[in-house]
Amino acid sequence: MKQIIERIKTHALLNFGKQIESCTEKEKYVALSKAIMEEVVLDWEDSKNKFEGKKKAYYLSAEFLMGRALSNNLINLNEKEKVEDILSEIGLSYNDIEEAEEDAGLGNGGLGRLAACFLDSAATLDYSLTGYGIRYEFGIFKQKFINGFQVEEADNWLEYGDPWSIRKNSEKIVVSFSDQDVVAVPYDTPIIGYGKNTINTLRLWKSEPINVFDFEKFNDQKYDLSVKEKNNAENISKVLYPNDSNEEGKILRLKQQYFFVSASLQDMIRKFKVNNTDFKKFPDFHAIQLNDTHPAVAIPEMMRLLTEFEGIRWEDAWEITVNTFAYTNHTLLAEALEQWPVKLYKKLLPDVYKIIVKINTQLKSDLKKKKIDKKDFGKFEIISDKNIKMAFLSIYGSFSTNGVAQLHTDLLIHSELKDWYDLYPERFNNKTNGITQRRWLLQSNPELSEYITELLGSDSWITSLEKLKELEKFSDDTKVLTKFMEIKQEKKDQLAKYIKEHEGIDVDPSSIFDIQIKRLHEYKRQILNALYILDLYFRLKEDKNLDIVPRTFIFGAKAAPGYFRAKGIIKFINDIKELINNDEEIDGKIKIVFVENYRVSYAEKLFPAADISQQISTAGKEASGTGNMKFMLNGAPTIGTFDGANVEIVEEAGEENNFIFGLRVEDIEEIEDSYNPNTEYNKIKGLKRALDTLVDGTFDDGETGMYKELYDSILKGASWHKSDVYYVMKDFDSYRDAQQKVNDEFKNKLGWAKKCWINMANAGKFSSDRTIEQYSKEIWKIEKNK
Ligand code: HBZ
Repeated sequence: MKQIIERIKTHALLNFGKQIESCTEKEKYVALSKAIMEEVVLDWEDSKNKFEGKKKAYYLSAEFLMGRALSNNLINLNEKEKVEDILSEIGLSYNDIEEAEEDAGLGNGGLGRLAACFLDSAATLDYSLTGYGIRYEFGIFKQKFINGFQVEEADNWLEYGDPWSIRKNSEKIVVSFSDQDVVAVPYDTPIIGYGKNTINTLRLWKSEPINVFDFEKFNDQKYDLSVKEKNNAENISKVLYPNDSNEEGKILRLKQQYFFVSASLQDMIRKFKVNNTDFKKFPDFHAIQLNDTHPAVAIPEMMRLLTEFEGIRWEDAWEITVNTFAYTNHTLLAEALEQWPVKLYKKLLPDVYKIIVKINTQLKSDLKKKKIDKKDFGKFEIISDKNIKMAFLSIYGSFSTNGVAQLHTDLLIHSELKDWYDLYPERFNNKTNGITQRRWLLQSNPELSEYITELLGSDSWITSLEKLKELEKFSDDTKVLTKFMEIKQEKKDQLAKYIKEHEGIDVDPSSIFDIQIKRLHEYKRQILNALYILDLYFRLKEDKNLDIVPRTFIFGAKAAPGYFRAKGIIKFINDIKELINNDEEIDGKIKIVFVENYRVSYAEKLFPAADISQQISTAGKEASGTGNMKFMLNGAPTIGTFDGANVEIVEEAGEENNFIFGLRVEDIEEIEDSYNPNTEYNKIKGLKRALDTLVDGTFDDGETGMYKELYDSILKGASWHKSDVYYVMKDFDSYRDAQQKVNDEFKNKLGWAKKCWINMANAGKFSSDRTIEQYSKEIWKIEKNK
C-alpha cells in the first residue's frame, strides 16, 4: 500500500508537473485514478485470457450511462477504506477528490443506465460480457435553470482526460459510408467485477479521419478545406443525441449507429479469424445483444461482412446471423419505434440497403412458407411506406426478442407485436430489469449497508441480493426499525445539506421526502405530481389548520431540448416552486426542490434519502422503470400505478406496503374511445383551480406560449378526443387519495418504518445479477469463468 502513495505522487508529477499537495482536486482525481489503473491492468489482461476459447456475450448499445468510476472501482477492488485512510495520512480528502470526478454521462436515462448495471453484474458473476458503444466527446447536456426555464450546456466531460480508458491505436478499424471513410479508434475501460475475479471491457469507439490534414489544400491557402475531413470524421462521435423517445431521423444519428456497429462487428470477426476458419461456428462463440433497435443495422451489416468479405453463401450467413443476435425492446410508445427513411439509407449506406431489401424479400418467402395470407404481408414487411422498420428487422434477424418487465412483455406479445409473436412464439421472452446493489446500496448508502451486514452476520447480500429476504423476520422488531429510521434520517440530513449547498434551498429534514426523479416525459406525468402540489397548496391557504405532515417534494429531470411541452412542464414546476417556497403563510409545510442537472452522481444522494418513491406513469406506458427498484432497495414505499416493474415490486413487497392508484391497462382500454377530460376537470373538486393556473395569470411563461400549449394538450387538443392522452385528469382524484393515505400513514412512525423495511427486504429480485443470470442462461447460453 505504500506503493499507491508513490504511484499517486508519480502520476501527479508525470501528468501535471506538480507535487500532489499542490494539485487541484481534478488533478488529484486523475493522479489517483491512474494509480489505480496501474494496479488493475495486469489482472485485466489475465481476465481476457481466462475466457479464451469460450462463448462470450457482447452488448451493443448506443448508450452507457456509467456515472462516476472512482468509488465504484475502489469498492469492487475492496480498497476504498484503505485508500481513504492513506489519503488522509498525507492530508488529502477522499471525499473532495470523489466529488471532482465528472460523470460519464454517455446515455439519456434508463436504457443507458441499464447497460451500465449489466456490465457490473456480468463482471461480478464472472461472465464475459463486452460492451461496445460510442465514445461521445460530449455526453448528455448539462442542465441549468434560468428564470425557471431549462437551458442546455455542453457536457465537456473529457476536459481533464479520462484516466479510466486506454486508447488502442493498434486496433483501429475503417468504417465506410458513401460519402466518407473514417477510422474507428477503440478506447477500452476495465469493468471490474466485485471481488475482482473478472475484469471485463467496455470498448467505446471514437471517430477520426483517415488523413488528419490535407497539405495540398493548406498550401493552396484553403485552410478551412485542409481540416474539413478531420472535422467531418470527428463529428460522428462528437455528441450524444439527447432524445429519449422519438427518433429525429437525422443523418448524423444514422452515421453514429452504423459507425459503432460496423466497427464492433469487424472487431469481433477479426478476432474470431485468429483461431477459426469455419464461420458456421461463429454463434458458438458469440451472443450479441442489441440494446433496443439503435444497433439493429448490425443484422444487415453482419450479412454484408459475411457474404461480401468472407465468401459465405447467403443462406448460411443468414443462419449464422439469426443464431448470433438477440434483441431487447424497451418501449411500447409508438413514436419511439425506430423507422428510417429508405431515402437516407439508400444515400448513406447503399450496400447495406440492398441487403435489407434482400432480407425483406426473403421474409416474404418465409411468410409464404408459413402459410400467411399475402394480403397480410404488410403487417410484417420491414420496408414499407418508404420506411425501414427497425423493430421488425430486429425480430426477424435474431433468435430472441425480450421485453423488460412482465407486463411490458405481455403487452408486446398480445398487442404491439402480436403478429410477430404468432409467427415466432419461441423467439419471445421476458427479462425483468434489475439494478446493481453495489452502486445503488453499498456505495450510495454505506450506513444501511453496514447495518444489513451486521444483522445478517455476513455481507453475502452484496453478491446474492435475495439474502435480504432473511431480514423480514425483523419487521416487527422495534429496535431494528428504530435504528433503520435513524439511518434514513442520516441520509435525509446529508441530502438536505447537499441541497442547501447546491440549490440554495432550506429543507426541513424531518419532513416527508417525496421524490420523483427520471427523464421529463408526458407519459411519466410529472404534471400530475405538480397539480397535486398546487391543489394541496390552495387547500392549505384556505384552511390554515389542514392536517398535513410537512413535505418536501423533490424533482429531478432533463427534458429533450426539442421537446417543447416537456420544457413547459419544467417551467411550470419551477414556477410552482417559487410561489410556494416564498409564501410565508404556509409556514414551510410544503417545500419544492427541482434539482439542477439531475444525473447518476446526484441520484446516488437522492435514492437513499427518500421516504416515498413516485412512479406515476400512465398504465401501459413505462416499459419497466429501474429507479423504482433503487428506491425500494433503499427502503422507500412506492406511490405508483400498475405499470412496468411496479407490478412486480408490489408482488414482492405487498400492496399493503405501497400506494397503488389509478387506471390499469384494462381500464384504459375500456374508456379510451369515449374519454373526455373535461368531465373530470369540471367535476373533481380543486382540479380546475389547479390546472387553470396555467392560463389565469398565476404564472408567467415569458410569452413563449408554453403554458397555453400545455393546457390545451390536456383539455382541448384538436378535439377533446385527442386531448389528455395520458389520463392526467382521470387519475387525479385517485392519486390525491393515495397521497392522503401516505400523509396519514406516515404519522405512525413504526408502521411506516415497517413498510419501508418490508420493501427493502423484498428487493432481492431486482438485482441486475438476477437479470444477467437469466440473460446468460436463457438467451446467451454462456458459462461462468471458474
Ligand atoms: O429503458 C427506458 C424505458 O423507458 C424504461 O421503462 C426502462 O426501464 C429502461 C430500461 O429498460 N427507455 C429509455 O431509457 N430509452 C431511452 O433512453 C432512449 C434513448 C434513445 C432513443 C430512444 C430511447 O432514441
